[in-house]
Amino acid sequence: MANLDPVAVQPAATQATTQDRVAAIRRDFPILGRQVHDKPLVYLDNAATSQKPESVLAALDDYYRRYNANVHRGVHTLSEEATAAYERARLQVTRFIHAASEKEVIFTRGTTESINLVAQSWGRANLRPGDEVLITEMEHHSNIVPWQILAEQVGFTLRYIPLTAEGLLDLSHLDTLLTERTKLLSFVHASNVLGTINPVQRLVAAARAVGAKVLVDGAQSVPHMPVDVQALDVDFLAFSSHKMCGPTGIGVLYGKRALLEAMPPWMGGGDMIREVKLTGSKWNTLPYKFEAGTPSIAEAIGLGAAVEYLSGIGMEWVAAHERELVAYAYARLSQIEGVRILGPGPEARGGLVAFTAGDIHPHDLAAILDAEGVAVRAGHHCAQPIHDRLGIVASARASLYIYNTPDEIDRLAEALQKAADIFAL
Ligand code: C6P
Repeated sequence: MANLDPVAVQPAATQATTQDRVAAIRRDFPILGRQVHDKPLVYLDNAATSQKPESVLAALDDYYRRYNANVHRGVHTLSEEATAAYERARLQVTRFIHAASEKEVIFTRGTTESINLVAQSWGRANLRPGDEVLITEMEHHSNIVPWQILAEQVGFTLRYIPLTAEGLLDLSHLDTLLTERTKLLSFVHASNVLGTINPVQRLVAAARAVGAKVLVDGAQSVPHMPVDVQALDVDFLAFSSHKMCGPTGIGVLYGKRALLEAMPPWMGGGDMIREVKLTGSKWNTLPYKFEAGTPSIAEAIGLGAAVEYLSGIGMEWVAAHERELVAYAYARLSQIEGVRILGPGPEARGGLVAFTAGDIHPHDLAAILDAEGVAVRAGHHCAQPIHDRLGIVASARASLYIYNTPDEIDRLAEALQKAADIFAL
């Protein structure tokens, strides 16, 4: 007899819709049709970089074929068209993160450059000996090293929020770490190793209580969930295009307008000035003050196409799809003898799973998976302090995106089981 229980019927119906949607999304990504070692590619290295849909490839191609020219410089038609497309991309990004103004959206080369910009401009202007910058033990190197470099130059103290055994931020002593001395709290929204999603609103409220500014590293969150800079009330947000269907070589620094207005330029050169005399120069208005030199024009246009593509899918759907997939991946990998998953349970994580398997070196593991057509990353993922904290040197990592399917998780689990069998775990 048919099961008429509405609770049981509902997920099956939703599943069918999800499957159709994912199948349609997959058709947008030509690379997903390729074979690796005579097997259909299973691409699970999305936290390193995502694949690109036809609309982004077409936007890049169209720019170079039809209106390649420099921006903000020429009065000829091609330059006007290129400038319009470049500035349209800025508006598209402004809408995507719900910034109050396009003047708050600065194009950089990516998350790394965005954080370095804040360190070298805001940091140099505002940090003094005796001040503190508070970051966390789960940061990517790009949110540790710029602060270490600046601390050496300026003489402030860099402090770290520790981790719990589970891989969450240990906020039990936050009031002793975050004090009147703290001028900046800078933390990763979603960890690229543990998968942990950090409580932005709680941390922002705590920072506001002591008058500290807040920088959020959104490299692994903006591509995967709705991020609204006004709702979160962050001062700065950094992210990269290439992890969210866009090209490499472009990313964003969002900053609150009043802060950006008060900050000195970081790099000097063309486009960032209003007037240059041999005796001194005057700076351009926002956002150009922070965009010295010819920008990555095609890449910005490609990023605009990427955020339009993601908006068309809907970021709520993206987050829900990844939540489902990561829960399945967590459950499947947990069943394999010798596999240790790093970080919290699926309810507290974004769409990635880093793991070790017995004492198999993660590079060997990734090579075995590659032979099965499954692409994962192996190494310390530019986050050595987390690995130190966990007492390991490296891990393997499967990271998910909009086009991944439960069948692909099965392929990963089967390949991993094969590796476990070879090494007799
Ligand atoms: N993480 C990974 O495989 P760039 O390289 O500037 O686009 O992004 C740097 C960065 C900053 N923060 C976080 C949380 C990140 O994950 C990354 C990039 C990639 O995990 C490459 S190391």
